[in-house]
This record gives sequence, C-alpha cells and structure tokens, in this order.
Amino acid sequence: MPELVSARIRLAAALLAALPSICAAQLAPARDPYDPAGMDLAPKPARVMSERHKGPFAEGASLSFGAALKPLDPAPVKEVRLDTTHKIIEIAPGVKFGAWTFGDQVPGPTVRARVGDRIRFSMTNRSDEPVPGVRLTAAPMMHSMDFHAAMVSPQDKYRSVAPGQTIEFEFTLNYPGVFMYHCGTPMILEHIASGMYGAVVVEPREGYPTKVDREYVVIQSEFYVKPDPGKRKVGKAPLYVLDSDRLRDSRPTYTVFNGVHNGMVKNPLVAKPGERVRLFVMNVGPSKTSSFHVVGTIFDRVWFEGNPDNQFRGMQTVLLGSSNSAIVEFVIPEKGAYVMVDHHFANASQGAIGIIEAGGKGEEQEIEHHNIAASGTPDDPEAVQGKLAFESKCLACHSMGGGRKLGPDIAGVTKRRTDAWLSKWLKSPEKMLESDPDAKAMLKEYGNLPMPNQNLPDAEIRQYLKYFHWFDSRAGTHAH
Ligand code: HEC
Ligand SMILES: [Cu+2]
Repeated sequence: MPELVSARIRLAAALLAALPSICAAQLAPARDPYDPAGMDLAPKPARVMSERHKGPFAEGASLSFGAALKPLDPAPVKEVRLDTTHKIIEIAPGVKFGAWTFGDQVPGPTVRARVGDRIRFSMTNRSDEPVPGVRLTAAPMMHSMDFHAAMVSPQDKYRSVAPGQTIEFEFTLNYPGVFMYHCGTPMILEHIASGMYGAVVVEPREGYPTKVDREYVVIQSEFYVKPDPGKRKVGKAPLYVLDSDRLRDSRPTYTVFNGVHNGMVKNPLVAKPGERVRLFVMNVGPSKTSSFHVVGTIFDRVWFEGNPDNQFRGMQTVLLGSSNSAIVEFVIPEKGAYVMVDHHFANASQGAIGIIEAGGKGEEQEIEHHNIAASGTPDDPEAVQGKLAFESKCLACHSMGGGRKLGPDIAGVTKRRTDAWLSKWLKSPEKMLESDPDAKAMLKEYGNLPMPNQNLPDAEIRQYLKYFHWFDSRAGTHAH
C-alpha cells in the first residue's frame, strides 16, 4: 500500500515537472514563415558585361508567354533571360505602336516559381537591334530590370545597362505573391508606359491551399499614344508613338488587359461550367487603379498581392493600385460568357475587358456565322473608318451580329432607329437617357448600365452611321 502511494506521488511529481515545458511549448509564438533569419538577404553582386546575347529574346522553362499560365517547373534554380527590345506592337486594330519590351513582347513573359527558389537572371539591352519593317522607332537607350519579387540593393541589381551590354544577377524568392517587374530607368513613367513590364508568380513553399481547373494571367495596363508627328508608317498603317502630354496628365488612350485592346474579347479565355478558375491579376498602371470584377460570379477567395495569408472571401471586386495584384478564385456557375472588366467603366470602355467563355461553343459558332458579313470591308472610305473605329472603341460592349454583350447587338440598328436618333445618341447618350423614352426603355433593358459618352466628333459619328448602313444593306446578315 505505501508503495502504491509513493508510485502515485512520483507520477504526480513527474507530471508537475513536465508541466512548465508543456506550457512553454504551447505558448511559444508559432514559427514566422517570413522570419528574416530564414531568408537569403545577401545575394552576390550583379555582373555587367559588354557581351551581347544573340539568341531568343526570352528563355527559361519557368516562362509563360500568354494568358494561360504553365504549371510550376520544379527546378529549384530558374534560369531566366529577358532581353530588352524596341518593337512595333498592335495595341488595337490599326494602332501600331513603337513599344519597348522585355522578351520582345508586351507584357513581358510571366515567370512562375516557388518560395525558396533562386532566380538566375540575365538581360542584354538589345534596343539597338533593327526593328523589322521600319527604321528605328526610338533611339537605342539605357534600360534596367526592377523585380518587385526580389530583396536586393537597387543600386547594384537594378542598374541601367547600355545597348549591347548584359547584366546578370541572382536572388532568392522570400515571399509568395504576384509581383510586378519593370524597367527602372528614368523617366520610369515613359519606360513603363512604353511596355516594359511583366509579372513573377511566386507560389507558397507548399503550393496553394486550393485546387483549380484553370489558371490564367490577366495584366492590366494603360497606353498613351498619338500618331507619329513625323508621319512615319508601318507598312501602310500610321505609326503611333508615346503621347507625353497625355502621359503626364494620366489621360490614357487605351486601358487594356494583356497588352491588347479587347484582346480577350476576340480570343476569350476558356473554362467549363462547374470549374474553378484561378486568375493572377496584376494592375501595372502606370497611373490608374483597377476595380477588377467578373460579371456573373463572385470571387470565392481573393488573396491580395497573391499571398494566401491575405485572404478575403466572397468578394465582388478587388481594388488594385498601380503595381498591386491579387489571385482571385471563383466557380463558373453555368454555361455562359463571363465578362472580366475594370469596373471603373471609363477604363473598361478603353479596352480593359475580356471574356471567359464557358461552354458557350454555340455562341462562338453563332458569332462566326453572323460575322460572315462583318468580316467584309466596305468600299466607302468613311464606312471603312467607321468600321475601324467601331472595332477599336465599341466592340467591348457591342457586337455586329454576334448577339448582345453589355450593350445591344448593333446589326440592324439602322432599321430600328433613324439617323437623327442615332446621331443624337452617339453625340450625347446621357441627354437622350434623360429625355427620350426609347433610350430610357433601352437603359432599363441593359441593366441600367448607361453607355458612356465618348466625346465622339461629328465626323466620326457620320462614319459610324455609314458603317452601320453598309452592314445592314448586306442581304441575309440578320435573318432573325
Ligand atoms: C461600356 C460599354 C459601351 C461602350 C464602350 C459603347 N457602348 Fe453603345 N451602348 C451601351 C449600352 C449599355 C447601350 C444600351 C443603352 C444603355 O444602357 O445606355 C448602348 C447602346 C448603343 C446604341 C443604341 C442601340 C440600339 O439598339 O438602339 C448604339 C447605336 C451604340 N450604343 C453605339 C455605340 C458606339 C458606336 C460605340 C463606340 C463608339 C459604343 N456604343 C460604345 C454600352 C456601350
Ligand atoms: Cu527601359
């Protein structure tokens, strides 16, 4: 009996002795995944060489060149080459702009990697290489690379290099996120507005906590362009150059997704009903915010800046300042065309619009079928101008025989409205919405989304009417 008692006492004593350490273990702060002690904060100095790289302008297994994002390349060291070039890009139908690029495209390729990976970067300034088709659009100049995904000395790694020079540096990815990269050479504003930007997607070390069926990159940016004062041409089309007055006043001519006005309206992203979609959204700016929204669904998760630690649930839009980003995930509820927009509608009307096509195969065929007429070209030069302007400014919200989008299908409009009515509407939709009963009824039918006044000059309005009449005069374009 005494033995038993003493055994119990020994047990209790042992438990008591252990107690403080159990408590300490429970009270100790959880390990901080962003503890600087575990980060690489002392990368090697950059190397600048006068050697020129001659191969492809962009290289690396971790790079994706379009909206569809490739799966993670498991290699812990990522070789990334992004050379700078000067190049003509088409930012809207007929608008050929003298751009400056990373990797010979705008936006530059997207890098995908994981926390702990090392990026081994190299870049040759090839802005002095001739642009096919035109003489140099801008004199060769200094460029540099600033990775928001890195923690490095800007004076060392983000140095400007001259045409013909190559810079190389390495860094480790310490935080997950969707990070901008851009040229940091003064005037930075001009270098960014000319096209020198892209994204680095850094996954958490253990990957994302959710599973998705589709992954796409959507990069919003602004263009500020004017026809070349020197009247240079690209083939037969006028060359467009940077408009520095508009740039300084933050008055863009185009606000776009993935570098092309309405690009993802013409080539929608693809998904299926019931699927879960993950978008890596980044707003480059350089000067506007984006209020990113997808019509017809709700963001189940929003990871602000692309880091799952910054989680919101059930969001309708996400507000992104210049160089902010987010990962948004949502379910495609049913068959349909889900429109991605910057809900600042003035920006959307400049081209910040795209479509996720979900099982809408029928609709695609219908657009093709109806567009047989639309793909023809009018003879009257005014109608041609009208068609070009329509494709660049109006297709975001309208189709020509492809069914309704945010606004009505314009096919047949000259049969249901008089020229006088249409002219008044295009001149000042807001006045018509106040006074005209037909306009009021239409507004109601289109979910009270008023068509923006686009300050169209009279000459341009005449061109639209010529184009609409030409379209409607062609037989069989709208049998129903
Ligand atoms: C941001 C979206 C948006 C843009 C961009 C836009 N529209 Fe509209 N448009 C609408 C909406 C919405 C309506 C329906 C009326 C309303 O809700 O205000 C409409 C109505 C119209 C109508 C009347 C159609 C009918 O059936 O009577 C015409 C014509 C028209 N738009 C022409 C144009 C032209 C030309 C452009 C390009 C210069 C243009 N729209 C750009 C949204 C837009
Ligand atoms: Cu630059």
